[in-house]
Amino acid sequence: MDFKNIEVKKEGKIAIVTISREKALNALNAETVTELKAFFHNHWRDEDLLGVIITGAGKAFVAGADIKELAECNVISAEEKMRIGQYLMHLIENFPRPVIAAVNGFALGGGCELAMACDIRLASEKAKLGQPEVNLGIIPGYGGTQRLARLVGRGKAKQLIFSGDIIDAAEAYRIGLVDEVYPVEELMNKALELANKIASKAPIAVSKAKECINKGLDVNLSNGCDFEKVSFSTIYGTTDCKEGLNAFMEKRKAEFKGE
Ligand code: DAK
Repeated sequence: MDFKNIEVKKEGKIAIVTISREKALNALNAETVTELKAFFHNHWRDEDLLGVIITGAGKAFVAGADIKELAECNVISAEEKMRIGQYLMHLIENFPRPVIAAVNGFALGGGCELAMACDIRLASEKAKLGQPEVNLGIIPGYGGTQRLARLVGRGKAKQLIFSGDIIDAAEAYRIGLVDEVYPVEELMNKALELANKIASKAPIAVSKAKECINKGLDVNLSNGCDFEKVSFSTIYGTTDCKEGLNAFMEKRKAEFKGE
């Protein structure tokens, strides 16, 4: 599939996906959502891919769902739009490789929701984040009410969503909405550095750890630990597990193969 609204560049085993609709501050229109979905579908089983970085072209990460399209929705099409958008967030959240959001600028509404569906959020000092949907008479529709509360707690999530306030990177870091903040010019290098560091670890272990953390947050501690137990024993069947343990005993660097 040829993409019109996203650019995909491969740096070694890491894919950098840049949302490139600069004229609309990278707002997520239906076509962009479809292209992002296609990217994650196409690479679901790509063994040559060990991480994804999502960023935005120009001064925005993503300024939200496309308001011009939202204005044309009726009850039926809004639900359809929501289902497709939420499915994209679900795809990203459950993608077997780590997905890092490099939040370079505005991450508002659907843009903040996209960042929250990623595993880790790195922001530039210029990033601005928020869920300003109430200004438009709507609420977050791509999982924002759920993921924001899980990330920053219910009080802060309510404060942000009810007020529509847009916060800067320092405040987003303070409340745990982003995980690191870097000068603008360092953001992409830092994101690649982190993605490559993760890529040097045992890929199945990283993937299973992601699954355990995600699943565990939706169930009670005991069920989460049960899931971890099963995943742990599954990993014992991998070549990489033997390699990692042997390499330590032999005082050498492990060479992981992803099997
Ligand atoms: N959608 C469409 N176009 C957008 C846009 C957006 N979200 N954000 C910006 N643009 C466009 C502007 O209209 C403008 O286009 P032209 O007028 O030049 O044609 C261009 O991008 C540049 O924007 P500005 O001229 O406004 O740039 P500034 O630097 O002055 O301001 C800004 C930047 C980010 C503060 C401002 O653009 C802004 O306030 N944008 C809207 C931010 C926003 O409210 N985002 C949340 C959108 S609502 C649902 C699914 C999902 C959602 C809800 C329901 N269901 C399916 C039911 C999610 C909703 C949202 O995300």
